[in-house]
Amino acid sequence: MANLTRRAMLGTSGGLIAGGLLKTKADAISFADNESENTIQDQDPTKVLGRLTSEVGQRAPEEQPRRLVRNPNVSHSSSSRTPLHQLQGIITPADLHFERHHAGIPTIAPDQYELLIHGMVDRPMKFTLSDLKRFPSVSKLYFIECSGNGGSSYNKNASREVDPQQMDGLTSTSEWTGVPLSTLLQEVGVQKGATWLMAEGGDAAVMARSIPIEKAWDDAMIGYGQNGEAIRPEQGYPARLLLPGWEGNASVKWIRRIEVKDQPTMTRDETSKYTDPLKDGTARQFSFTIDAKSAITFPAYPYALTEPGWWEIQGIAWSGRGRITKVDISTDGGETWNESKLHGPVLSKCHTRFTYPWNWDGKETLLMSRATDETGYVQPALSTLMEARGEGTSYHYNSIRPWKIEEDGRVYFGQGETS
Ligand SMILES: Nc1nc2c(c(=O)[nH]1)N[C@H]1C(S)=C(S)[C@@H](COP(=O)(O)O)O[C@H]1N2
Ligand SMILES: [Mo]
Repeated sequence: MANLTRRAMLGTSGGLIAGGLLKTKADAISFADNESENTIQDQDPTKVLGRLTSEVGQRAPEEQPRRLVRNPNVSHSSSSRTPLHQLQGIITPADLHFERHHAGIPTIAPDQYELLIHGMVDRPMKFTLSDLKRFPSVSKLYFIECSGNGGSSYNKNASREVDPQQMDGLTSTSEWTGVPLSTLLQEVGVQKGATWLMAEGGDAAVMARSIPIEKAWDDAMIGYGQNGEAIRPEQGYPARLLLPGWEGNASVKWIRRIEVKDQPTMTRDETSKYTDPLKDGTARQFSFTIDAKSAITFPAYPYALTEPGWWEIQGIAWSGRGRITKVDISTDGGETWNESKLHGPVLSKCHTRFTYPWNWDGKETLLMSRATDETGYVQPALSTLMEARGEGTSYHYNSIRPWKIEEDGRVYFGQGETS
């Protein structure tokens, strides 16, 4: 990489660096760049030229948030979790969006891609990616949450050493761009008596789910864009179904077929899985809607508060039913509750950021957050949820999550401390 003398730098008024000067060897100060091993931290950044422009940006070397991968290299049925505690605002950077794949990430050539819509329709049709992009588009911010998210909170004796990423990292928010599914259904002409759709993916799992057709007339979309660029392969490239506010599983990725029907299909993915056993031996099936939930992402394990005084409690809240209307905070283990500040935009079926200023007195305590959505639904205590569902359920865990602050400032998951 080019070197530049200090004298040359200082002597070059008007900011013009001639090509000849760049070749000077003596007294070298390197440009700040990726490859050089100079100790750029020791240098005054106003006295050395900055790194050059590049075609693709990069994170600061000191800021390298990572997804937490389960079963790396072991199983194609795997997941990775968003580092919720390292993010700001509400948008998840696309490369940190959580992943859940039942059989790995397929490679699909965009020019080979087709979406077939058939069944109880007047005109069965295949749509290529460019066909999809010709329809009037919409861009909306929505969260996706896996219905298995939060499993480690559904346990009275949960581990104390679990962080927000491990606990709740199977949810992320992106701005999704695509075509409303209703537009495509109008195009094919849905026949009278049609009540369900069967949506099928083109991955090795051929994942398939039955969807009530009302969701298509409401807000379902076929997404091909994510945070301003093409949807990532991990998120369903080149196109996926998006069912805002519904359990992530039903948002079929790599979507290749939609069959219009007058009954649910009872696919493997909705019978062997994604049906919630209840304590009386029955089960909830087609439990699509994500209930209101909130999670404090700071302070949380493994953080340690360094001293008593003012700290900003931060977190996110979301509901599959609509907008979050408030998030109450308790800093005394649920004795008293106060409203936090919601940071706009507060969008329907989207993560909402909340903050609450807290003056820690240095004593042991429990922090909790409790979300309410626009339908009046209030996030339940664990005991309430267990009462309703029993202990053997495996999906839709949205109980209040307490964080225990110890006298030395250390923070642990505080489930065991609550009644
Ligand atoms: N075709 C297909 N679609 C799929 C899956 C899959 O394995 N195959 N996983 C589902 C599950 S369980 C979830 S939670 C979401 C995850 O979406 P994401 O990986 O974009 O976060 O995709 C759903 N859609
Ligand atoms: Mo999922």
